[in-house]
Amino acid sequence: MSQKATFKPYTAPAGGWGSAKSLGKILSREGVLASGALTLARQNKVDGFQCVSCAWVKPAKPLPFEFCENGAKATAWEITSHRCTPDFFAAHTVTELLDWDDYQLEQAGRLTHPMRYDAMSDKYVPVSWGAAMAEIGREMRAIEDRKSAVFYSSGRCSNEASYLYALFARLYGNNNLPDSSNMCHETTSVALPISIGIPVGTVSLDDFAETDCILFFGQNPGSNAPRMLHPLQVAAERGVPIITYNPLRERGLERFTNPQSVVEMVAGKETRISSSYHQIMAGGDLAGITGICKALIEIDDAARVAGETPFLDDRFIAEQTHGMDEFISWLRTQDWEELVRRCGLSRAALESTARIYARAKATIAVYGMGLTQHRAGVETVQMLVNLMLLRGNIGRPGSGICPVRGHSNVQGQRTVGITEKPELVPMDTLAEQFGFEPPRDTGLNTVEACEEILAGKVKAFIMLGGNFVRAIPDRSLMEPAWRRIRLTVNVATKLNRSQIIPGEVSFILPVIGRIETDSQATGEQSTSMEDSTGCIHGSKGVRRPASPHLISEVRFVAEMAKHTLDPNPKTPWDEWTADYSLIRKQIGVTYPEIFFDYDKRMWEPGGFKRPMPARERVWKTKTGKANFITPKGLDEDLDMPETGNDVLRLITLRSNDQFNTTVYGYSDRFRGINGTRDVVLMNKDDIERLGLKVGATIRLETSSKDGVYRALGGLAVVAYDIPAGCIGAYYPEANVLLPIWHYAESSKVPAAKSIPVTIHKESDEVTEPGLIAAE
Ligand SMILES: Nc1nc2c(c(=O)[nH]1)N[C@H]1C(S)=C(S)[C@@H](COP(=O)(O)OP(=O)(O)OC[C@H]3O[C@@H](n4cnc5c(=O)[nH]c(N)nc54)[C@H](O)[C@@H]3O)O[C@H]1N2
Ligand SMILES: Nc1nc2c(c(=O)[nH]1)N[C@H]1C(S)=C(S)[C@@H](COP(=O)(O)OP(=O)(O)OC[C@H]3O[C@@H](n4cnc5c(=O)[nH]c(N)nc54)[C@H](O)[C@@H]3O)O[C@H]1N2
Ligand SMILES: [Mo]
Repeated sequence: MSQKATFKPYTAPAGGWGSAKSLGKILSREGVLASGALTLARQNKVDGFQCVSCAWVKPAKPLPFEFCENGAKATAWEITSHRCTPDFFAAHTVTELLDWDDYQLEQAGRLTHPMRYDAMSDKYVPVSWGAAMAEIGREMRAIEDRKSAVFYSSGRCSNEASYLYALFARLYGNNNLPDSSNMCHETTSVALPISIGIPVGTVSLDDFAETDCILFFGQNPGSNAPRMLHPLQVAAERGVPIITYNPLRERGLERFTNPQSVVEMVAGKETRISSSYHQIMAGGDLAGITGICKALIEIDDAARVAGETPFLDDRFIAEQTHGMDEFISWLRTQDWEELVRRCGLSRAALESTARIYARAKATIAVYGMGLTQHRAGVETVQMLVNLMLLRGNIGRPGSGICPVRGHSNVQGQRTVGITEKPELVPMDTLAEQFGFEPPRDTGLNTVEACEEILAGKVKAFIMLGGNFVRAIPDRSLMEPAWRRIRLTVNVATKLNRSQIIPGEVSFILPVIGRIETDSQATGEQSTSMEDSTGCIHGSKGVRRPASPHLISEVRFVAEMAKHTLDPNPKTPWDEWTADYSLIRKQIGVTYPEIFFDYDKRMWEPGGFKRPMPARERVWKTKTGKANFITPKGLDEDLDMPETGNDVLRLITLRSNDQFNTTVYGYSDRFRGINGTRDVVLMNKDDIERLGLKVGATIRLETSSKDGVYRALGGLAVVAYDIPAGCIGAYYPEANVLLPIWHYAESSKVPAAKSIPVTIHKESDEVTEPGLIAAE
């Protein structure tokens, strides 16, 4: 898609009129201007549906319009009037569609009919649901090694569908249940249980009202969790320091105007969000947070010498934690020069954060992909917990650790059993509940599934949502390998790249979305999901489904199970499909401590909260205490050469106009980049040093020694406020540069925020003059 590419640094706050304008545009483009506005009024309400965009908290007392610009875009995207019908597929071969970009593919509209790939004509052709499910069942039963089928899910589908899907995989015979969180917050799910005994954050919405300091690492609320700007605004107005660490100056973290407040909009009132902003090097957080811890210890030492009140919470540390002595000795041996070099910030900057933190009574630490998608992601998250533990900031009102989750139900899916790790699931309970012997060996996560696909060992790949092929690393290797899979099943709402790389037998199976009504034999059904703070909410669709041929995700799983598995009186798939409350009953049997009285409690305003032992200072860790974790070292990235400044760190970015691989448009408003996604954001000094020109095109090549050539060309240079040595380009286009082995150790989350790359000039001609920003 080519529009005029422009770069004009954005001067307005996040939210505000820009946000209101953008919303009007998107509703009219999707052809739902009037009805869309009505639908939005039911978003995140007790009697309505849970937003399909991010996982941020849905408050008990919602605003009159509890949605944001990007939540509204996600809604408009789902309720669009555009349709991708059998006529569309008849008009285009799959090979032809390979040239379409992500935006064009999804703009075709909602999928309306089940389709099967026909290799002869190279087209998808209509198939009946009955024939599709029967063939899938036959293919699944024909697979000899039950470990060679994979069941992926993207974190959008409900607890009810997810629970059945995980149960189906285990009845089938494996734990191959990778999901989108394997590319996302799996780092959190590995790091936090070791540190504090739970896999999720400890913070509630109420804590934001009580905190007096917020540390913000590598998360971009302005685009990715905009409703979060409301509690941040309230905190900032109370004078709470918000200290941000991010290589880019993200507008949502700088200034905000509440688009829902008439007074603020008319008066042009804006709130500064961050009180200080530190442009840390990509991957520099392990060193940076270590520096803050070290500075805190030094301030504490000085206070003790002077006979003043110490800054460490001695009592908490002595009674509640383990590993402090080792951690402190390690901190004392760390060299300031080295820490400063690795994070790219001054010692004074780290000390100033430590001083503010030392005086705050209650602190919240927020983080996102800027910490989790790095080689040392797990150690970095644990270092942030160390910092919190030093002053007893877990399990106290107004404090805690706050990972901001991605997909709207990614956390809930994990809670109800979608995981490759058998130790996280009560297998004995499942065995008794459903009368079978569940597989006890570890299944494949996302990276391992990719490795097995590359090795030609995967025979069937089922996708319950998502766009796997586009979201994963190493596209140039994965796409050809993907075609060799015997069976690929895309359960989806829109056309995407994964569907047009067919396996030998391939289906596109369209389902109803969460905003739509779900009618089954006993009447309209509701579903439920868990937000970022561990609250579980009911959700009820409000729109007529996009096509009469759609089925629900629950029904899809049930049909696949009936056609694949031997009958079992303990798994009444049809009864479950007819009445989802029966599924919730089963969830309550498997996880009684979380899901008792599920059917009733999910309608409580604000949802019901799952138990969070760490919040009560009950530590479900091996030591029975909260653990200080001393890292092996500070090498944040094994794949990054220590010397040679030709290798730059590539951060793959989300624009303000996309939801993961779904590209809504070409306006990254807050970053001022419009009309194109084919850009690379670079520091001025790097542009000069490498002899490049703004607006001219370059090619990125991955720096690696594995003999694979990975390159992305045709990117225009933008001079951007980003630390020297770091560059930015958009995800998913840049995924071709990300090697499959470049992942966070122990969580295997692809290290998408620091890919070692070199830059190569393709032309000296300035083809995109609009990218030269006026000084
Ligand atoms: N509208 C919209 N909403 C979304 C999504 C979307 O695509 N669009 N995606 C959803 C999903 S699945 C997820 S996981 C979340 C993602 O939401 P975020 O966690 O915000 O993810 P990103 O935008 O990828 O990156 C976050 C920030 O990390 C910064 N960063 C990069 N490298 C580093 C680093 O080394 N250190 C530090 N401190 N910061 C760094 C980047 O500049 C960026 O501001 O949002 C969810 N919500
Ligand atoms: N380089 C790089 N790579 C990344 C990231 C990064 O920051 N950088 N981020 C990673 C992260 S955090 C994530 S979560 C993954 C995302 O990976 P995925 O979750 O796999 O990808 P999405 O783009 O969210 O999936 C979009 C598709 O989901 C389908 N869909 C939408 N709604 C529904 C529904 O209700 N039901 C069903 N069945 N299908 C639906 C639509 O067909 C749509 O095309 O990507 C990861 N990849
Ligand atoms: Mo994510």
